[in-house]
Amino acid sequence: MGTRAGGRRTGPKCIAIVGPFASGKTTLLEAILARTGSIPRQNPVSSGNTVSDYSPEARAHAMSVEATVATTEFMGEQITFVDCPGSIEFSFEAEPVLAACDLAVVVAEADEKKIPALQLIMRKLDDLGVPRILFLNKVDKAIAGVRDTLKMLQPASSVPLLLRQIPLRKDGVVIGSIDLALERAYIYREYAESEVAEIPGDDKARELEARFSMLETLADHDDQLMEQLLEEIEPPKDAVFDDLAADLRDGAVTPVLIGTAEKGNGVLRLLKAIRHDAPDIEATRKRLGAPDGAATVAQVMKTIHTPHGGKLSVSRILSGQVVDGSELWLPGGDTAKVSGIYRMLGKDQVKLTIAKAGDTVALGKLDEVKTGQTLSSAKGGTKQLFEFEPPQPVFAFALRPKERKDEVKMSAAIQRLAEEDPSLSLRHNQDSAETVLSGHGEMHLRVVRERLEGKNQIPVEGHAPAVPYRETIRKSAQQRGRHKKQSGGHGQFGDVVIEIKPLPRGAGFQFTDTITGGVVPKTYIQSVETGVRDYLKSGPLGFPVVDVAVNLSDGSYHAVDSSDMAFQMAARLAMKEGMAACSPVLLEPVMKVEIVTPSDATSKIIALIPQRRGQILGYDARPDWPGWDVVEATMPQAEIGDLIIELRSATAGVASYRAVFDHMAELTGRLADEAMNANGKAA
Ligand SMILES: Nc1nc2c(ncn2[C@@H]2O[C@H](COP(=O)(O)OP(=O)(O)OP(=O)(O)O)[C@@H](O)[C@H]2O)c(=O)[nH]1
Ligand SMILES: [Mg+2]
Repeated sequence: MGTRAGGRRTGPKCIAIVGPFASGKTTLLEAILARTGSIPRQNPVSSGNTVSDYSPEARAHAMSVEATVATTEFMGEQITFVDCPGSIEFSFEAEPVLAACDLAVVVAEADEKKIPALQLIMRKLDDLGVPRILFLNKVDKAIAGVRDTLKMLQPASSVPLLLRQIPLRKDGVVIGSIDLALERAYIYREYAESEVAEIPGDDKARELEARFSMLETLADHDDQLMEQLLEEIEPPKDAVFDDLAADLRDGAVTPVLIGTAEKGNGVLRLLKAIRHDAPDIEATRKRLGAPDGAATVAQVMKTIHTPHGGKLSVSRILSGQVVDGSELWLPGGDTAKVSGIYRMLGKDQVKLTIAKAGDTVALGKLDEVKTGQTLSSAKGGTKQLFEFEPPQPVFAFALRPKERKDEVKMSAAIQRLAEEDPSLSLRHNQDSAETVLSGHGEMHLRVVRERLEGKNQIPVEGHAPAVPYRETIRKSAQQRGRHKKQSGGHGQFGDVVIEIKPLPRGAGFQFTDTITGGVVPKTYIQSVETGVRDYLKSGPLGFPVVDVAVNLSDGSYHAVDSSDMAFQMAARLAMKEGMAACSPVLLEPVMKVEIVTPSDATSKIIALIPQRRGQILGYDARPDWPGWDVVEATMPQAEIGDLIIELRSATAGVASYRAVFDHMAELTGRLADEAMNANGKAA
């Protein structure tokens, strides 16, 4: 024992603070910064005055909506914390941060409803191989015993949660903690360092039992400790510390510390655990497969456009160093010049001249650089260390500026926002002439809109994007169309007979002719097809027509007066009259949706599918996701627009879905009338 850990890792650290929504991450960061002296006092999140949630959008919604970076010093060493939002709608912010941090502090609480959210985070950490400490927050209001709480939370974690501290209670109220490795009691003091105390006699038995179970878990990875436990030999304290550190760094266990962030309790012990046990930049380099040499390698965690300072790329320096003014290579082979290096504390920045391996700093004015990219001083750049793939969007709205003059300004602002937030996507829908913004939920897009209106001062209007309805016919008809005009010199003459027939769903459009004897010359047959196609752009119900066959069966022409235009006109006339007799009907797109949900909400989700005119195809356990199900259904696209809002509210924010186009289906009755009305062409 004692040979595994190899002692404390020094050097600047980068710690991500993650966890389910409203678990107290921002409060914890505030407590940490107050304890380390970076801020004079700990402000409650309700004050709207915390280092993290400084943006008007975060304050308005009383939740974090982006990752915030704060560098502080603890016992002479530099630690950068990145407070990540807990809401799944902003979870993309955490991913590039987690990729390049040394350790994640997962802030959780004794709340059963938040277990799936915790599980999502733990899985992300597993995927990225990030070691973690769990900070069990809000012990001030915990009713259940901490060991029961851990049993409850364990299914969210693939590695054992290892209880390192137990609460010290007096008359049922938590007044401090007992550290099982140090075998010491700490009496909490509000916003101040706890007072070290002897373990009260009454608590000794509890302490020994909890300590034994901690040692048992550690012994799973340490044979010598196992022997000592079997022989009832007290293992040396240092060996226990080494095991804790090694198991944490290997990802073999997740140590659990407890506290009350709101009162600054348990914060110092957490800082000490980070100082002693967090892996260093060398380990993080190894995890990322980053080259270790003299060349600079930096991983971009976040992009910010500041009101005055321009663009900032918050980056972890993985190796080498960055000097202000130096050139860095991007993955594509371009270079960018660093203009300004800053140490961050929320919205405040301090200018530096150099950043070294391990540091987390903002690099100024790297115009072409994007979040998630790996930058390097090596000529031609280095390999990209981390692939960031934003999840499929689940919510969209169409957007336009209230004033036309803002159009260019709005698209430039959206470009900047999309650069800060790679999960935002923007497309122009030609069909409906709409600019459609898509993202990860209603709140996500609401915040984007608030940023457009607030930070960018562009008043905008948003509405649900148009559903791409189509129309088709149910019956066949034959129709003659004659276009004849005699006005002065040249006349106009075109005469056609067409047969219109419905085609099976998905067949599209077919044009044929059965002209014999040249009654309509070849070039004019082409004109007829053009005229028909042009008509089909907007049928009798006002929508593009699909699944129709048109055959040109007869007609006549005039040697002088016939023309391309005249035959196009004749064809359009024939279509207009003929289609009306074909019993036109609206078609709506129906999607195949795959909903993922915690199993305990599956029945609720299944119940809401028919309410949205959906059909359940089946449901099953989600492969490799214990405690989750996948529900498959078909559902009209018109019903999916706000589906995510209902899914999230049924599952404490964690359910999601993917949808792909499946087929077009007839739509009649009230809903069809509404669609036509909305299209401005009521039948
Ligand atoms: N009782 C109690 N409440 C706490 C504690 N820490 C935080 N809170 C409260 O929990 C709520 C959420 O706190 P935040 O710090 O904003 O939580 P968060 O995890 O940053 O939230 P998001 O970033 O939006 O996911 C606030 O009302 C806090 O006052 C604690 O230790 N005890
Ligand atoms: Mg927060």
